[in-house]
Amino acid sequence: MKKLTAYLLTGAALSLAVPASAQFSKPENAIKYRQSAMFMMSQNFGRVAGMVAGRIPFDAKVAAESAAVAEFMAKLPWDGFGPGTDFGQTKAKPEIWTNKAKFDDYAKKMQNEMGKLAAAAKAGNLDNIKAAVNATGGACKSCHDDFQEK
Ligand code: ASC
Repeated sequence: MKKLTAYLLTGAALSLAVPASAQFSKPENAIKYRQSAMFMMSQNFGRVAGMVAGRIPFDAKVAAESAAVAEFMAKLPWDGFGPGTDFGQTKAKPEIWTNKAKFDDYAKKMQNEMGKLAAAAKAGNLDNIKAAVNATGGACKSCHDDFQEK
């Protein structure tokens, strides 16, 4: 019973956090949605990356909060890559739609690394945060190399 309650609560919490499959009234909105999520993620990830690079003074609380936001934002862009959203104001390469499995795999890897970054930032060890920033940045980059127009 306890298990079932936990399961249902988790399900409810997740469905509040991220729609199972976001719907968009027009393709432009899907594009804007995924770009907005990427932007919010990059602002928050970039803040933590700036701290480990010494460009921004290290503040453990800000790092933990920023990484937590980045982790959350990392869940969001993918619903915005639905069919018919491969045109217009976008640097998304057509390969996203022709090689979706590979794209989805990159997306999962990035979310996984971002989760580890959020955990490291919460724990507050700068060396561990740095390693996680590098792994996460690498995951961002490898996907952009394959699937984002220059
Ligand atoms: C960022 C950002 C990206 C990635 C990438 C990592 O902060 O906006 O696109 O990190 O530069 O290599």
